[in-house]
Amino acid sequence: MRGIFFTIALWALSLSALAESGYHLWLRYAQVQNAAIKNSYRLFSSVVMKENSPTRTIIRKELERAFIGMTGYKILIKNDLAIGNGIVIGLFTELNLDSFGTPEELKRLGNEGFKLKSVTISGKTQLFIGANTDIGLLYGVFRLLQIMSTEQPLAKLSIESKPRLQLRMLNHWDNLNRTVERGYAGNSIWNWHTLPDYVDDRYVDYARANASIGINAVSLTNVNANATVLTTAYLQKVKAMADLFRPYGIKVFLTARFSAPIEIGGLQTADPLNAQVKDWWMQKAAEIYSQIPDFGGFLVKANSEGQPGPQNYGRNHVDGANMLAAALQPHNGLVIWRAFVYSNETPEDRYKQPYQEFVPLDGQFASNVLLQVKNGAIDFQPREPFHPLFGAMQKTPVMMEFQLTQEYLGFATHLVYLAPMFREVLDADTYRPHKGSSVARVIDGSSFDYKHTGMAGVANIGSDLNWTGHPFAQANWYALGRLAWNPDLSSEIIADEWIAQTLTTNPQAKNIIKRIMLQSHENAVNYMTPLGLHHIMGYGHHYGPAPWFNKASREDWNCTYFHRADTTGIGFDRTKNGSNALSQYAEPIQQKWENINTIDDKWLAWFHHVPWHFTMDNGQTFWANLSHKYQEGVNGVRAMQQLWQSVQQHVNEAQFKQVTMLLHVQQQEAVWWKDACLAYFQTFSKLPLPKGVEPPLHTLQYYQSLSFPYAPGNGH
Ligand code: GCW
Repeated sequence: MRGIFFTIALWALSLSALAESGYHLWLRYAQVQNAAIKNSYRLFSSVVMKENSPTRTIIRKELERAFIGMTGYKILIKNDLAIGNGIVIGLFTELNLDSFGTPEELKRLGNEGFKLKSVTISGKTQLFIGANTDIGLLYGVFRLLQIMSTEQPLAKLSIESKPRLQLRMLNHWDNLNRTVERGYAGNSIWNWHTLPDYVDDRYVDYARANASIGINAVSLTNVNANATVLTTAYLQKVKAMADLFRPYGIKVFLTARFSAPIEIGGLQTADPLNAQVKDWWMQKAAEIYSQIPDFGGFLVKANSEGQPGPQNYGRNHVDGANMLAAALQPHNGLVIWRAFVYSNETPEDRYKQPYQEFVPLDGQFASNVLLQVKNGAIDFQPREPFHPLFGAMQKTPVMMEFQLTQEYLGFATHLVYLAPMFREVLDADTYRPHKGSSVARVIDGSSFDYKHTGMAGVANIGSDLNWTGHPFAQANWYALGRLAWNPDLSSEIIADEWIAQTLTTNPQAKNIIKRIMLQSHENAVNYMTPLGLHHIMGYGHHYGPAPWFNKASREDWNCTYFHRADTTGIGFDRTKNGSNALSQYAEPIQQKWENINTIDDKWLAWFHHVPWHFTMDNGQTFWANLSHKYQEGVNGVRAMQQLWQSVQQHVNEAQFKQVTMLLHVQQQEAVWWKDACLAYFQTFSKLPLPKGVEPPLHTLQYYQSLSFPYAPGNGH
C-alpha cells in the first residue's frame, strides 16, 4: 500500500514538474481562477459529437483533457442533448442549424473555417461548433479552449473565423544528425534514427500545439539540405510523421537538395533541362506520393551560400523551380523557392541582389511555385526595412519568411517578443500597386490576386523540456500561427492570449508581463543595432557584438562591409550616391528615405552614411543619439527585470526563476553590446560619450579578444 502511494506521489510530482517546466506550452489548461466562470463551464461539460474520424478522436481527447484541467469536470460524450445544456459539435450538414447562415455563407468558410455559436432556448444553453470539415471543427474546438483558458463566458458566443493565408508553416532547419542550424533549444525533436517504428509521443504534442494555432504545414529539414532525406529508407520515416500529423491538418514538406539526382540518383548532372534529371524528379515525386498522398511539396534553397542550384548549369531560377514544379504538379504539390540569394562574385550591394535576380522572372514561374521571401533583404536582422520584393512580384505568389529562432536577437537567452517586429513589416506600405498596399495585403493575396498564399516561420523548437529554451520564446511560435491565420491581429491581443494561457490570468500580472513583452524588441534593437545599424554580430555564430570583424573570406560577410564606419560617419549609403538600393522601392518611399532629413530615424544607417555630427530632430548629434540609444536598450532590460520581479506570486516558481536568471544574463549581454560597440565606434567618431551613458566596463581590446568557438547553432 505504501509502495503504491509512493509511486502515485512520485508520479504526481513528476507531472507537476512537467507542468512547471513549460512543456505544455499554451495548452496548459490550468484551473480557471474565477469561480463564477468556472461554475458556468460546468454547463458545457456534456458534449454531443459523433466520433467517426481520427480528427474527432483528437477533439474528444483534447476536450477531456482541457475540461479536467480547467474545471475539474469530466466531460460526457452523448448522442444527443435533448433539451439539456452542452456543446454540440458537427459539420454544418450534420447540425442543420438555420441560424448558422445560408449554405453560401457557410461554404465561404472553406475547408478550415469554423463557427462557434451559443443558443439559449428555454433557459438551456447549447454551444454549437460547426465547420465544413473535421479540421475546421478541430480549429473551432481549439478556439473554444483558448476562450476558456482566458476565462471568458461562453453563453453569448458568436464567432466566425477562417484563415486569411493558405499555408501557415514552420520551417525547421533541422539536420538528419539532430543538430539544428541556428537552433538554441537543444537538439532536433525529430529522432530519425528510431523512426519509422518508434514514433515519439512528443510529435503528438508538437502537432497539438501547431493545430491549436492553425499551423497546417511543416518543412522538416534544413534548407541547407541533405539529399538523404529523399532516399526510400528516409521517406518511410517521413511517412510515419505525415501519418501522425494528418488528422491534425498538418502537411509535411521536405527540403529538396538540387543536386540530389547526382548524390542519391547516380546521375552525372542535376541540370534542370536534362531529360534524365527531369525524369528522376518525376519518379521521386511519384514515389513520395505513393507513400504520402497529401505531401505538401519541396522547399528549396538554391544558389545561395554555396547550395547547388540551376545556375551551376547556366540555367536560372525559373528553369530550376519549374522543373521541380512539373514533377509535383500531377500530385498537386507545391514548390516553395527561396529568394534568399546573393553571391559575392557579383560586385553588387547584397541588399539588391534578390530583387535583381527575381523581378525579371516574374510571370515565368509555373502556377504551383511560390517565392518565399525573408522579411528584409539582408538577413533577419534585429530590425530590417521590408524586402523590396514584396509588391514587386505581381504574377508570382510571394510568401513571408520570418525567423522565430533568435539567430540575431540574443539566441534563446534574450527575452524578445517578435510580434511587434512582424507587425512593423506586415503594416509597411509597399505602395505597389498603389498607396495602402501593405505587406500583409501582398502576402494574403489581395493586392495581386495570388493563387497561393502563405507565411512561414523558421522554427525555434528543440529538445529542451520547454521546447524553445526561453520560456517567452514560446510566444514567438504562438504569434507566427496567429498572424498567419490573421495578419491583422495586434501584438497586444496575441500577447494577451498567450500570457493568459501560458503564465497567468491575473489581470495585473498579465498587464505587467504584456508591458515587458511589448517593449522587449525595441530594447533589443537599441542595445544591439540602433538607428539602422545591421549585421555587426560575431562572425559565423552571430553571438554578441563584433563590429570590428573584417577577416571573412567574403567581403559581404564582414561587419565592416555593413557599417562602413570612418572618421566622417557610419552607415551604408544606399541612396543614388551609393548603391542605389533605394531605387528598388516604390515612390514615395524612395524620395522619403533618400533624404537624410526625412527618413525615419530607425532606418538611418541602413541607407545613409550618417555624419557623426549630423543634427537630429532632438537637436543632438547622431553620435549622441547613437550612444543614448545603446544606453536606453540597457536601461530597458533593467526595467524588464524589475517588472518581472513584481509578478513573482502569479507565475509558477520554476519559470519565474528561469526568466529571472535569463533576464540577468540578458542585462549583462546588453551592457556588453553597448560597451563593445560604443568603444569601437568611438575610435572613429573621436567624440566623448554624452552624459547619462555609462562608460564601457573594459577596453576595446578586451572585447575584441573574446572568442566563442562553441557558440550554439553554428554546427552542421
Ligand atoms: O540567416 C542565415 C543563416 C544561415 C541560413 C541562411 C538561410 C540556413 O546564418 O544559417 O542557412 O540564413 O536563410 O538560408
